[in-house]
Amino acid sequence: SSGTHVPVLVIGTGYGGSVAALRLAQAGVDVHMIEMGMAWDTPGPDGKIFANTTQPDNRSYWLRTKTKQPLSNFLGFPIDKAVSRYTGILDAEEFGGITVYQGRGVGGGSLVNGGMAVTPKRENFGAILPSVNADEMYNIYYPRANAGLGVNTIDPAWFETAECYQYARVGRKQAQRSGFPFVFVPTVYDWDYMKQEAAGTVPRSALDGEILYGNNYGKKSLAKTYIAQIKATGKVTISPLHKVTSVAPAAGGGYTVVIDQIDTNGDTTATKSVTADKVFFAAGSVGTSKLLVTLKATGALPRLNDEIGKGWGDNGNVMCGRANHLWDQTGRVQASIPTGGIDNWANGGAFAEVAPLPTGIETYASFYLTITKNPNRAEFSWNAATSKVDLSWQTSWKQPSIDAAKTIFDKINKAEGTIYRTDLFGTYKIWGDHLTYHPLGGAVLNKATDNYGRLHGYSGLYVIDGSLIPGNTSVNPFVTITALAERNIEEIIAADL
Ligand code: FAE
Repeated sequence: SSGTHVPVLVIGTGYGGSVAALRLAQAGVDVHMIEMGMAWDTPGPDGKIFANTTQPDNRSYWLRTKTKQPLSNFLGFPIDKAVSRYTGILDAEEFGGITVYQGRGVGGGSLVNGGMAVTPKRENFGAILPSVNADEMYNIYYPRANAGLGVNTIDPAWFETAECYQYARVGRKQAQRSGFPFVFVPTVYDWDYMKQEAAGTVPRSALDGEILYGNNYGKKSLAKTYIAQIKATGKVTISPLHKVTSVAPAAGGGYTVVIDQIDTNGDTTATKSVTADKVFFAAGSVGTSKLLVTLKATGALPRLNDEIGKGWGDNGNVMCGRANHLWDQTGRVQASIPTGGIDNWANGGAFAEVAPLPTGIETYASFYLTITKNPNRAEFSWNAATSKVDLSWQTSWKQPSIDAAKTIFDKINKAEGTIYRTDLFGTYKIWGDHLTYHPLGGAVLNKATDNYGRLHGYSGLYVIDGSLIPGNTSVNPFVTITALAERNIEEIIAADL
């Protein structure tokens, strides 16, 4: 409530925020977490907490009246549909040159993501976080993050026979026939649960196309891992449907944090102000960058340095589909959790997830989300005319990603005698080059902050999320975000408390 004083306030409940809150609570500190999205702990009228990909409803999108599905078309026809405005789970946030998809709610991106939990190859780490000691990361913090997240790998024998991974086996066969290594990708899905889904003994979750709009059973989102541990400490308060709008130095020391309470229509119902000795920005790459850029420009935190808002990248995300021959069916039932990728990072700067198209029908298509070595970096800036934060990314900046992805798929198409699908992102459009799932950067480690996430200019202010990472992780990012947060919070607890 208004006027309260808290030792530590954490903005956001995704990976970075959850690691910070758990480790601080375990060190004996009382923590208050503020989350703009909903709690996602109560079933809707259909008895389920989350909606299905094939039937999006108001729960699916953050304050939209029409869905904005990443695959916008099928057989060229637009598939988006009207929904009622609601504080739903997936935010398709539109900037000038890119749509950035993000999770909204307690658990952040862990609510909506594909659960692929990948540790980068050690040889690539120097390019990902150049100021961080790789030995410490690979010996201590990556293992700690993997354990905390419950990362595990599919039973390879089951993979060979499961109907729901026919699409991945087709992806593997075609990759290998073109000379590319196919690697299993670890995940946070409960594989025993998926086996039971396939056997028909439990409610279907991955096998019912649950991804993007939440997963009702088998995926270990943060709610089942870090946040379950946070709740068990009894030292953390979580306030959903509360949005931080300002952080500024308080007269008697510490910081005044201004928070809007919102209803499920997104309207502000109350404005509160609390003081905190320490504040952790964990609102995600976009959320943290927008807050810091705004607070610097509008005079609340003028001493933040000129690196604020810079170094933003899209992790080189680009999507595409390929049309398969009739004898290479990918299957009617496709597990929504991808479990393999095509690794051409060293030679072509591309790592392609063999992704599902969980439509419930045979599509004769293979679908891929490729992570590429795209060198372009954008900047967030304050726009005084609109009182909003802009992002300088241009759609044409995806060309290096398309070129990198083509090092894989042009070769596969040639070897297989197949073609790209042109009907998934519009009419006659091959590349999904308008979006990212993996925003990274905006408050880069050792630039906007010191080498542990302490913001320059203000003691007691920290960044501890994906905005610390300068634009690319070479693989899916949440394990790296979690491991870096584990590293940084250990140092902060030891040195700053
Ligand atoms: P994040 O998880 O985004 O959490 C930030 C939280 O802060 C959110 O809950 C926000 O609602 C909240 N917030 C923002 N602003 C405010 C404010 N002003 N006041 C209060 N709260 C606020 O940040 N990554 C993988 O590694 N593997 C995958 O398979 C994968 N698949 C993905 C699929 C989709 C569709 C999407 C969207 C993402 C996927 N990602 C995946 C990316 C991953 O989820 C993302 O990198 C992390 O969630 C980022 O973690 P952070 O802690 O930085």
